Amino acid sequence: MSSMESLILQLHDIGAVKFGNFKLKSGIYSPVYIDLRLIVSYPSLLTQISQTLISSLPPSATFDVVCGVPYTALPIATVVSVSNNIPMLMRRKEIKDYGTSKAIEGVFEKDQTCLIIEDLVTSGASVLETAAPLRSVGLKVSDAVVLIDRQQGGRENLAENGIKLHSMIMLTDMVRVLKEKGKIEEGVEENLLKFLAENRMVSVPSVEKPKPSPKVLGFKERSEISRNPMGKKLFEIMMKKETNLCLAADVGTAAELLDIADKVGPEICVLKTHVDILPDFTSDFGSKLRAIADKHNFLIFEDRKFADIGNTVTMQYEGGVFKILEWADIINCHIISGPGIVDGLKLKGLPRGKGLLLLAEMSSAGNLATGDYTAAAVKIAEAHSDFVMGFISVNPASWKCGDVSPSMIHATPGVQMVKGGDALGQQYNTPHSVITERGSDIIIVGRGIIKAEKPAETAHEYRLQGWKAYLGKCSQ
Ligand code: 5BU
Repeated sequence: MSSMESLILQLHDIGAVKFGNFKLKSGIYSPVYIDLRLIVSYPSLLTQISQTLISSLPPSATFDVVCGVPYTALPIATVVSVSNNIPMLMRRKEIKDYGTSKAIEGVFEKDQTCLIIEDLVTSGASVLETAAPLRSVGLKVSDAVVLIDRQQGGRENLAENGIKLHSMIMLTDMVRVLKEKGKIEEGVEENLLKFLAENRMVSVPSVEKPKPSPKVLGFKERSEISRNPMGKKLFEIMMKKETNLCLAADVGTAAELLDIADKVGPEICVLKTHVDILPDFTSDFGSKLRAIADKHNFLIFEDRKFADIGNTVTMQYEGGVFKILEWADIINCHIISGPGIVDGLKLKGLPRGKGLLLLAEMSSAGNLATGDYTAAAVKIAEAHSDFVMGFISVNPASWKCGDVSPSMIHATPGVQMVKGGDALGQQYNTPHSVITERGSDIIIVGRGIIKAEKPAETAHEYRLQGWKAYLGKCSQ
């Protein structure tokens, strides 16, 4: 019997792998449940797992330190560290607000390489949550090793984020071995294969590849042909700060918004607001946000999504309680009402050097901004390129409406470190996919940053990913 088969049988014997109908954290039902927390009670099995993990790695996976994903993989990483004399780091899940408040504990040097150790990978989200703080303190993370791979998209999601996953046991192999050894009943294997086919958390092959382009123009060249002053300014900020990250600051109050704007300011080129969600909005909100924007050199984008006739939007832009025209550098609008909406907004915005993004596509499932609608947005933008600086896009690389002027900037919402969605139709793609495969310029990230334990550190990680993807695209 191979060491892998022996491990699989032992895991089954101790009850770490169960078959039935189990409700998972995500709400879906799974025919298999794996609980590796038990292994701490079986020291010789824990040692065997740790040794096999390291010996299963290819020689190309070199590293200076190891770090386990909290909590279940921590004992595995500890045994790997002790038995192979490799220093270990620990990532804190909860960061203390006293003492050193460090996210990574242990001694390391910048540019050292860290191998991530995980017990079980499903979508890869937990590995990415550990990779982000490791990368933000200057460590390199290029490989992760996992005891069991549930084969539900983790490998693809991690690869998109520059991490190669080495899986010791694939779930399908585990079930095959258990079937061969008579440990599971008829039908369990078929059931599992059906479940895996229906519950992949990634669909990488469906992502359209960008059209091959002879040369991707950089932001510098594009800034030179931009006709809209705010578009030009945005290209310049992106180059100067080396960031194509826009924060969607959808927090609960104006006070929180100003606070996060100051903390995340150094990482972003644009801060996006929904000013009508702020219960404590006061007339000095705009000037306060402007001061922070000037301090950190980012632009303010009010995601107002104007949609009315030209005459009405001039009033909505300039007047009311919010007086958006006074403080927002960039606004956006639907084109459902026809080009008159752009004329209306331009009347107010152009004399003040502002810019407009047209909603050419949306990120939510089932939205109607597709095909001819997207093509119509491109036409309107061309006719108003003095004021229209670009688009809200989702997959501009797939547009079939001819060449879009490179002076136009594409900004894409629906971005998180892991492909997926929320319960209300939002759909997420990774920074790499959005910039490289889908041909966008700016990643718009909301909950991926504002709900993170440390928003500024997480924003830094999104910025690195977004910028790396941009540089990669330019060097193709
Ligand atoms: P999220 O938390 O990263 O899902 O936030 C996305 C933000 O982008 C949020 O403010 C939305 O209103 C905004 N958004 C979007 O998600 N999809 C769209 O098509 C457009 C805007 Br347009």
